[in-house]
Amino acid sequence: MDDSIVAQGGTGDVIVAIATPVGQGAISLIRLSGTGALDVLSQVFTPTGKRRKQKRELEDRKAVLGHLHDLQADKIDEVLVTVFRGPRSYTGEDVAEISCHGGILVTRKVLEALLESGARAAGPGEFSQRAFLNGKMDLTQAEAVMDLISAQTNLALKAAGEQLAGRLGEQLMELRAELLSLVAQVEAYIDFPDEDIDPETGNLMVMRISTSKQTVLALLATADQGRILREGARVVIYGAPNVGKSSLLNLLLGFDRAIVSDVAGTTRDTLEEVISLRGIPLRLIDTAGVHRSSDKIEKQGIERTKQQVENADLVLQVVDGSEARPEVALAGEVGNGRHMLILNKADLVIHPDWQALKGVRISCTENQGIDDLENAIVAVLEADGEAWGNNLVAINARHKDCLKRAKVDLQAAEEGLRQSGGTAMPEITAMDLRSALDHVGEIVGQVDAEEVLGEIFSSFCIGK
Ligand SMILES: Nc1nc2c(ncn2[C@@H]2O[C@H](COP(=O)(O)OP(=O)(O)OP(=O)(O)O)[C@@H](O)[C@H]2O)c(=O)[nH]1
Ligand SMILES: [Mg+2]
Repeated sequence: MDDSIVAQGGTGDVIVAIATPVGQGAISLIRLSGTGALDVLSQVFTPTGKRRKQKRELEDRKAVLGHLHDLQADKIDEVLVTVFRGPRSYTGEDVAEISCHGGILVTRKVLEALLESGARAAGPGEFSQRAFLNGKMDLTQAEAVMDLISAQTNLALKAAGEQLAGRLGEQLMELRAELLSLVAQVEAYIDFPDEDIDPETGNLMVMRISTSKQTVLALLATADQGRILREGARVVIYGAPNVGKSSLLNLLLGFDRAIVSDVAGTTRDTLEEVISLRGIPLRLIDTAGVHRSSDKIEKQGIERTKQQVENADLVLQVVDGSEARPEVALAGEVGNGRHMLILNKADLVIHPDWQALKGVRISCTENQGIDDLENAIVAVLEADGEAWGNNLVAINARHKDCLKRAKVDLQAAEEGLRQSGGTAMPEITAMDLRSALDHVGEIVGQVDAEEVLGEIFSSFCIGK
């Protein structure tokens, strides 16, 4: 046995984790990665049959049947093992994947045997972190792995898939190359201390910087869609009691989640459910009806409604179209987000108070107008973005933060050159461009900041 592979510490050591969810299932997968992973494996795995003698030479990328045992040679389970020698593996290091029976105890014992033979338990996202550090993917791709795992709708999945394929990374690398070329050009002037940038070159640069800024702005414009795809749009159903808010929630959900009754004040607390509307994830929030109330509990419910409205991406204000207009404020008068008026109970006669008001007419009991409502919701959510599904990339909050800073730098570089008629001091332009370059580089992970990396990968699940 080779003792040299026993946990060496640092990034070269062998990590192990259960890659499948904890629970009973047909199969569990345990993954090992690192230089020496195959040695760790060989201490506790014996291939079946004639391979026994050649156990150290497991064929690459070929499933091998055998026994997993502990260091005392007590058999734990019959398993299938596949090895991926680096660099042709997920992490770029030697990787072994062990499929054992999916029992909680069996899985844990396999894990313990591997820990005993020298591996150490992986932290969250450590496999992907290694893949990134070994150049198998850039940071946007590593992030896309988690987006893909947590995607709840088709569009979210598609966007994550595109990012994983490297679309965003490619765009950013192009942008980076352009900025780098600009920096090089400007810095050439610094070598000649008495020379400012000449007007002709300066003006050309202004144009190039402006084009880069447009690229940054176009990416920034996908931030809202990116957030909604990752977290879901917060759509709050708001209105007076008894207008049919819970009926609408149930109808959009497709099952009776909320209690519906003709008693005003049925819903007292907020209720949240996620649905996919044409592939867009929506967090639908049903709320307590708003009116003047002296009931202590109801007042608390109404307070919660107000908080939800303040944080909404879209407020669906439901009114009872058959009744006179109540004193409740219209959604446009509350909250900061977008709003839409919905005249429910359109199966009854519409009251004159509502005739002149624009709103989507629906009937929850008769299931009328729901298609129109869904179309209207999609239209509102894409109001200042592109049509859903057209975007190949949609950035996340971290990307947005970096791009906003890059935008400020590019603006400064552009302004400086423009105002001086193209003859700005090269030192200052170079500084602005370098700073923009750093911020763009940070998105794909071309930074040394360990802190940034630690923060990103710690949000991953263990085993990824
Ligand atoms: N005629 C008619 N009745 C409806 C319609 N939608 C809901 N209702 C009825 O209106 C009543 C109130 O519905 P809910 O969905 O509980 O109303 P709500 O706005 O959630 O009420 P609170 O939770 O009390 O604020 C129930 O009796 C529903 O059956 C509709 O489109 N047409
Ligand atoms: Mg209700």
